[in-house]
Amino acid sequence: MKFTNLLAGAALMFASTAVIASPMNIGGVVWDPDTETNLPSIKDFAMHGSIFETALEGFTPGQIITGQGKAERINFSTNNESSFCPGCELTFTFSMELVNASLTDFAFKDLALNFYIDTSPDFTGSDDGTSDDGVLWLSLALNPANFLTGGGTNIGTGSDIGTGGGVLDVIGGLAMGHFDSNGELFGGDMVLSSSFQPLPGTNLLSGTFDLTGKSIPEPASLALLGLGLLGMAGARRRKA
Ligand SMILES: [Ca+2]
Ligand SMILES: [Ca+2]
Ligand SMILES: [Ca+2]
Repeated sequence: MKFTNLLAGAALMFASTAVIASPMNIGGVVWDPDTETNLPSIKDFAMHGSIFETALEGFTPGQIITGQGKAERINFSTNNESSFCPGCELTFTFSMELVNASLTDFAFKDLALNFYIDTSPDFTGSDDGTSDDGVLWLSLALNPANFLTGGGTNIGTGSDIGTGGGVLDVIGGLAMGHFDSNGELFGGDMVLSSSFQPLPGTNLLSGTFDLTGKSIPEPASLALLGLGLLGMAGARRRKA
């Protein structure tokens, strides 16, 4: 086989991996973008899980809320951890700073949300090192055009019940290139929503979260590299 043919073959392989959608395996987290049918067609990634967080104490701006949790579903309606994270766990930690709040609403800034994958599944729900061990899988921050906002009842009292959310940008981690779609409001990448209520017997709040976005099978740079190789192969062939 001629070198030019080999080159063309390699370029075709690159080009095809760039367009074949599923399933994806990014650092051990596996999902099939084609299985998500409940979302608008522009989205094909839906994560759902548990969240535990500290509660506001009154409405004084500058308070830092921290929390942690675990992904329990990806593109599925019930817990499918054993499918999307076989032999591993995908957990997260977050922090954010209060801008303002009342009994019925709130706004936070400087949200930092980091997902970690590790192969010793032992998440306890607490801030004890089981939520941020392993490899940084995805790092997110609030899109600068918005705050994390929401509302409910008894906000700031310790008996807080409510929901909140915002548009996020991916800013780091193993999977960053696979979610950097700029396809959400404000040119953001993913949408976060969450619920919270008192966790009995503690001074914490607990709830669930949903994180949605668009999967990108290969980072744009790899797809471009594939196209570049195709072009080179074509040019060599014409020359020959
Ligand atoms: Ca662990
Ligand atoms: Ca862990
Ligand atoms: Ca982006």
